[in-house]
Amino acid sequence: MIEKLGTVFKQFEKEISLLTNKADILNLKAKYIGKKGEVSEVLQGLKDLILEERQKVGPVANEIKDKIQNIIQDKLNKAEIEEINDGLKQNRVDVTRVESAFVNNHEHGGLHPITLIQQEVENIFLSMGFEVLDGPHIENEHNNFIALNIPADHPARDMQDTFWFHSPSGDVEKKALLRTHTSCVQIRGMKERRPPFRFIAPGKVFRCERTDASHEMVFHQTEGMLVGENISVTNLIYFMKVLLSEIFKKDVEVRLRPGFFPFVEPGFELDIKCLICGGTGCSVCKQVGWVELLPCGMVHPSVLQMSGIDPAKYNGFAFGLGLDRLVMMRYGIDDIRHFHSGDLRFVSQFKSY
Ligand code: FA5
Repeated sequence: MIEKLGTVFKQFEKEISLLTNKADILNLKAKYIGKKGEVSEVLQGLKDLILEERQKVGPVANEIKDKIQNIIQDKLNKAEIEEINDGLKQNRVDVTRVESAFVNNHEHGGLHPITLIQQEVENIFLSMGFEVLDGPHIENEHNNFIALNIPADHPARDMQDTFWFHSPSGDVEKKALLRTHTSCVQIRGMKERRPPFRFIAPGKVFRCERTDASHEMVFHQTEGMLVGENISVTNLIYFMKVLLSEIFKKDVEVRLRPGFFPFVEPGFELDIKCLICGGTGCSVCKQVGWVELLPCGMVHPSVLQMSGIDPAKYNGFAFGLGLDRLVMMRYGIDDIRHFHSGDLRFVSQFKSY
């Protein structure tokens, strides 16, 4: 039996020396030390031998099994390194040649559709002389509410269910929250500028909302503000029309209706005829055929006053565009929750570099 084991091992050495491929090596492993392998069968047969023979054959069979095991592992490691080297050779990129950087077929990342539309909106307003401002996501109560004519007991706060931070101080400049709208950047912008000025402020906002097809807890707005002398509702409508015709590149039906926001007077809601259902009613427009997209109005004199601007001399307009819904209307997306789903099948449709 010991002789037989020696012959088996020699045969194994011959066969393994010819193999380089991982699958072949694994097949050979099964042939010799797999469950029904030649060496394994000797080991299983030990129980039928008399004690003396078992004591002789057993250690030899185990030693051969270990040797085979080690040789196979060694060979597998080498095959793996070969495989990696082959792959590197095939996908070799000559970084000294610019075009080489674009020839591989790896997946590329892209910008999120909301980022893309935000950039478009920024470019439209930049071309009309607006600045683009940024503001922090963590705001204080003063900028988010009080300076916008929404004191602590005002019912308008109920419309923006707020995530508050715990702050021991009662100081409204220190009481922190996740901003519920981008209107707080109006206050920051007004404090640092003297009229005339015009700016937009895009970004994320946060509300403790129950989500549905058109509501998210984290969504995006673009605030806009223009302050100067003798500004009228006509000016406001002009800028809103330019924005929508640039974004949709076609005539879209809109309607302006009165809307209440404590920081504008008069205030309006600009709705767009639902482009998902064409106005017949769906879950996005809540069966009414219109989607609230762009609330706006003439800046309330008290808001100007609170920010140190003389309302007797200056006036202006402001608007708060909902970016997520704008993207939904533009691309016919029927559920806002796709945006944060992380589903690559969804976002890859909008790839742009
Ligand atoms: C505001 O946030 C006001 N600050 C807008 C404003 C600015 C009015 C300047 C007047 C002057 P509202 O809560 O309606 O308003 O939100 C504005 C837009 O954000 C909505 O028209 C809608 O397009 C979008 N929006 C509101 N809530 C959600 C939500 N939960 N999910 C997705 N989009 C939302």
